[in-house]
Amino acid sequence: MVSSVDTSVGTERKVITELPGPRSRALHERRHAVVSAGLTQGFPIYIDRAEGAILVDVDGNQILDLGSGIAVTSIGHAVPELVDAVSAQVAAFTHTCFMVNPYESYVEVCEELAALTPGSHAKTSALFNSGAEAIENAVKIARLATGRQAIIVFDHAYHGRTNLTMALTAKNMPYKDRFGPFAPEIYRVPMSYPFRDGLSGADAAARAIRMIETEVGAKNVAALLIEPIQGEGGFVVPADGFLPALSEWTTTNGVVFIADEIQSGFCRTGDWFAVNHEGVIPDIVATAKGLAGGMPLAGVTGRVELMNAVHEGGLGGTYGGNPVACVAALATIKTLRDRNLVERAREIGDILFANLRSLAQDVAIIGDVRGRGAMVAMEFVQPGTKDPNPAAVKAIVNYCNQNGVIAISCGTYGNVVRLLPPLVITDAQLADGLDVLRAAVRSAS
Ligand code: PLZ
Repeated sequence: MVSSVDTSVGTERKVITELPGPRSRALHERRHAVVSAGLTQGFPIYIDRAEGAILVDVDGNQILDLGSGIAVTSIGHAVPELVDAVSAQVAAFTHTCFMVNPYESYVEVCEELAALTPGSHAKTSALFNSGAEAIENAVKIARLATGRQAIIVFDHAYHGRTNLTMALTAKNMPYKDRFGPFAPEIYRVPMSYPFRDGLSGADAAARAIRMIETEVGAKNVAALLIEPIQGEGGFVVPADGFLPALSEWTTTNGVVFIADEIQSGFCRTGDWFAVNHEGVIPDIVATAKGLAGGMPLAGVTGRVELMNAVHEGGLGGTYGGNPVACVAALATIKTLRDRNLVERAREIGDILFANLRSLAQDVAIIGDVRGRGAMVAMEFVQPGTKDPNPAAVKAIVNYCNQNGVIAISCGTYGNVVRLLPPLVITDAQLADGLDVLRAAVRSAS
């Protein structure tokens, strides 16, 4: 049957109804009857289709995506290579369970992960469905391989919402409140947060290490788990030298260094992984999000002696490394390479930093502009202080949404606006998004 509906996607932001439009509002009404109220929904624009950096909603509005579904669709929406690979795989077979009958794409993804993650040592991987599941497994592996139990995590950390990863995550509301009891043997130490602590990387690392050694004891520590650039916690970029000092301490003390690159990985920061900027080589790297262009896939990649310490059957799951998700990852990695999106992430960063830093000059509520590559944020404060200003962030995100731009908030204090555009965003789209963002910030100040 030939459809008369226009399904093409333009390349420009175009708002033709008030937002959310009437169809989005009607869907939202329906949703309330059947979808748990526990799922948050800041601004309900229901999406019908998408391409590149443009989402088309059910009312025909063209929305500019500066969030990539929280750093997932880095290669853009509806990339032909990914659509073709996924469609062909769905037609071939959708599932066998890798533990029952294996297939080549799983092996190929693990080959790519071994080649792309930092360090030339021998590595193996296991694949899972979500970031939280990858983190859970990284912790399982580190505990088994070291015979130790304590896990070190940081202030402002976010690692997921399952029972173990809730315990690893720092922020109470909304992630942990009344969901306990939490898993034991998790110890939290201070993060390097240059805007708020003013410490050098070396001093911040010394502070954390002193606390670990006095309160936990190095020989009890299985793993140190850290986001090299924190995501949900506020795009906190640690001071130079912090990560290398921690990495050195873990090596000296037989502790597994686990890098949570779930949000920062796969070219987002202008390198394949955020740890690369400081030459840190983790023992285990957890990946998800940008790895598979929107299909659910996560990886745990680590030193062969750690990963293979696990007894046969000790790792697994029904869907982990699903064949459709695996071919999506292969198409995603090929697209990142072929289009040199690592370089594009750096260019996007240059554009964002130049514009946002100049905006910060004449707006008193921007306390800090930080990030790396196409992972950039502004932290909002009360003028003349460092007191968090979450109200400004609410107003800015709302203004952006109402004008057809998706920008997302984050931060322990809810006072950070983060930008995670698809790496295929054009200069014109980026300039347009920045215009809206500037107007939003000005109207909030
Ligand atoms: N580690 C660094 O960013 C997911 C969370 C959205 P899952 N971040 C988005 C929300 O509010 O639930 C994330 C992350 C880092 C782990 C995770 C967890 O990944 O795929 O959401 O489980």
